[in-house]
Amino acid sequence: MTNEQHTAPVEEKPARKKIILSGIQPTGIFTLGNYIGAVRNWGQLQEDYDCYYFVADLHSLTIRQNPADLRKQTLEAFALLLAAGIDPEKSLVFIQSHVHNHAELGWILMCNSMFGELSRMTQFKDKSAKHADNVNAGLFTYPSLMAADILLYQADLVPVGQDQTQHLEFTRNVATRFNGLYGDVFRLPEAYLPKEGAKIMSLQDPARKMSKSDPNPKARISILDDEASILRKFRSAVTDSEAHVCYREDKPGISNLMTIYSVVTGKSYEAIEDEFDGRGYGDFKTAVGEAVAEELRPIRENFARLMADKKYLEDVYKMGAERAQSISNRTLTKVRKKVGLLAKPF
Ligand code: ATP
Ligand code: LTN
Repeated sequence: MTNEQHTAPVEEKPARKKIILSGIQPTGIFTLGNYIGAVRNWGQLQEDYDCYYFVADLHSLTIRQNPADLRKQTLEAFALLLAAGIDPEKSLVFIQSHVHNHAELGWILMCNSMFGELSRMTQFKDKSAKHADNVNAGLFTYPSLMAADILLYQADLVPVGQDQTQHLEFTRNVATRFNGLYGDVFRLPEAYLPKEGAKIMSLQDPARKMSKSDPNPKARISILDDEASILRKFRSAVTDSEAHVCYREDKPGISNLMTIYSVVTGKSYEAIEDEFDGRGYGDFKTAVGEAVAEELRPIRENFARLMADKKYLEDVYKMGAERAQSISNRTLTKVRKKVGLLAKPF
């Protein structure tokens, strides 16, 4: 054998692209918090990862919904994902309930989720306090269905805002327990948090997160708000009375606006502090409003165009559901076999 043959490069298998997966509930038009904390990043990840994104309509049934509104909001949420930059040619986009594997694996994982660990979920505690007249079993087992969403696709990374990290930890625990009992079936996913803006706060109460279901529209920027309302809402955002633009823990209102401004302009906190040194909050709030309006304008325009073409939306979600069903069948078939369900006769 010659030396040359020894050192000839071994043909390398191309590295597997990591799988990214995330979902959003169709509980209303997305807020600037959803956008900065989640959806904006989803679009940016498409180039480097295999991305799966879906509208979590089953999850939204944990809160009482008006059926006609839910149907409308589900289609809108789907259109919003596309409008905000998710390209169905690059990513798999679908609607959760169109892929029945989610509900099926959800049930199996519920049977592997412990009452105690579900009871510790802060989202369950918050939502059951907020909807005390409807503390249903789905609200309680919500994280098991979320674990199914993630584990079905063997996701590596799950880009979410900070409020979802506990559910990710839960998912890893259930997956580890299941793998321990039945052998390695699930890949353990990790949360993927944005460097900045993982928690955008309410404009009216900077101690609370901005939420699409906040009854006060002044507390949130909807990503479809027009420029005039965006400017108005930022002008009336609750801040302190110091009139000095700087990022500090004891100035949650101004710090929140700085995070928003920093994310949409790409400027650092120091650069923003310099830019507004000696100028009042009025100027700063207007600048934040203008920058946000500029960022959101194309989304509003894309959304209007997409909603005018229902046939296109239907084609895209149909194609998405078919592919998602076929990909997730692989994991579900394995799971069914592992837990001892008799193979399906069809
Ligand atoms: P709801 O008000 O109906 O509970 P929500 O606004 O909290 O809804 P979700 O559908 O629960 O929105 O969340 C979608 C994604 O947006 C999740 O990844 C979540 O972490 C993220 N997210 C939600 N609110 C914020 C926020 N204020 N800041 C950053 N990220 C957020
Ligand atoms: N629980 C999430 C929505 C959601 C999700 C998921 C996110 C449902 N299934 C799977 C990531 C992965 C929320 O309320 N934001």
